[in-house]
Amino acid sequence: MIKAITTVRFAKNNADFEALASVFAALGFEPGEEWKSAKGQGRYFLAPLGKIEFVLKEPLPADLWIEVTDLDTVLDLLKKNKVKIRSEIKDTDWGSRVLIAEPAKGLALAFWQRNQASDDAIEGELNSQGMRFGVVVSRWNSFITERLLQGAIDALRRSGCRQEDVTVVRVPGAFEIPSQARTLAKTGKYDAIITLGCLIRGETTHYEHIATEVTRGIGQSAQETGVPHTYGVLTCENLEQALDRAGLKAGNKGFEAAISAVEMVALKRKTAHSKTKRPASKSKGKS
Ligand code: DLZ
Repeated sequence: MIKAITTVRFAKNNADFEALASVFAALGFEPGEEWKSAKGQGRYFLAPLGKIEFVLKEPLPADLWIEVTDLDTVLDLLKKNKVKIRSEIKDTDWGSRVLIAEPAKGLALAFWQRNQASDDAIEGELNSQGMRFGVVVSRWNSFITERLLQGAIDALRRSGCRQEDVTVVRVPGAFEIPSQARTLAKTGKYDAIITLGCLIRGETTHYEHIATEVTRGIGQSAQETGVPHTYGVLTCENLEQALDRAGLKAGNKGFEAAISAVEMVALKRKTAHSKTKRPASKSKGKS
């Protein structure tokens, strides 16, 4: 029955409106549609999860609360975008850390992070600042693979990676991906390798053999070099299926491969040299 909850905030003028939109875009909110009429204008942003909370008595320092997974990075991003910080990161008495920002006059946003994931699992953060990636993309079915590449670049850029930290290498077809992935991995210059390609059964002789070889080769390169490799090679029955996975109905597998690479690098950094079972918590607060 219920479809969505939208929280609307009025910007007092054009400058505030643009400032708010650019901060939300920089923080990685997915942009939604925009409307314009004689009476005004609206631009909306999507979050992975929406909640509405009613509070009794407790005075709140902000009326929009945004839960994040990496508060320190959010603070960096806000400062980089010259957003006024009303209150720096502080511990709360409810097991979290919170900061208050004011991107437009009179609009206070609270960003907060729980001190510890509820299941205690170790996870890699989706922050690619300072990471270097090699992207191997095949030219065969370039109509599809270039879309995968766009998705991958978008994921890297949105998660904080600099353009100069991404090297894109094009190879003729999917069959050539593993050897080039291994060449890049062996240079030691990259934290992870992202592989992108597209095999279509109806158009590919020995489809099964090529698909198996490509998958095996990429996995083997990852294991033998110790550099995380992610798999964005589509194996589809037909062009329609491929299009769906390259940005239409079924998302963009290039984006997914890139974001998985970011997660794997972060996870490797956390776990590779840790002697203790649990990662050191950044949190200073009670949990
Ligand atoms: C030859 C071939 C065929 C028939 N189909 C595809 C395909 O659907 N996707 C793809 O990435 N590459 C294809 N190739 C090319 C091979 O992967 C390889 O590049 C050539 O056989 C040269 O080694």
